[in-house]
Amino acid sequence: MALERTFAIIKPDAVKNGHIGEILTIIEQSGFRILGLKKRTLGKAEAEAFYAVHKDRPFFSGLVTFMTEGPVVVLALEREDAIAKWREVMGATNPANAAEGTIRKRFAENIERNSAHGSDAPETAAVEIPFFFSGVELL
Ligand code: FUP
Repeated sequence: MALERTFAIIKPDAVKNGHIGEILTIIEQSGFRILGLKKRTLGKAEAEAFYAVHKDRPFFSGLVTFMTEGPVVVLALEREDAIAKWREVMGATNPANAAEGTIRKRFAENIERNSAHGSDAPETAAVEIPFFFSGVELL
């Protein structure tokens, strides 16, 4: 299977609760290469643009408020089957449904404050990675 890239976010709840280090360790121990990594606070327009696909959903404004409440860590990750593997390591969107040992089961508070993001398809990763990283940053 070919190497694949995915985009990940350590969300404001996990950063605030001091879980950056643990989550980066999980990422590395799960066989991902960290190609790009930045800690930053998203602006409202950035969060709205990033989650534009959800703009008509009832949770959109709460999601944008949450994602801008404090710093996040954005990551470009690489490994074989990276997109599916990262979603497996994160666990289900709602931590109540997430498998034991997954990031969301371990760290997430609820479906909105759910600790991590991961691209859901190659087409999504192809948009999300360049949203935060330029080509030269991932060499
Ligand atoms: P995921 O791909 O697992 O991040 O899940 P979705 O793309 O379905 O949702 C994106 C984000 O919207 C979730 F991470 C959290 C938020 N969300 C809610 O706040 N409430 C919901 O009912 C569904 C999603």
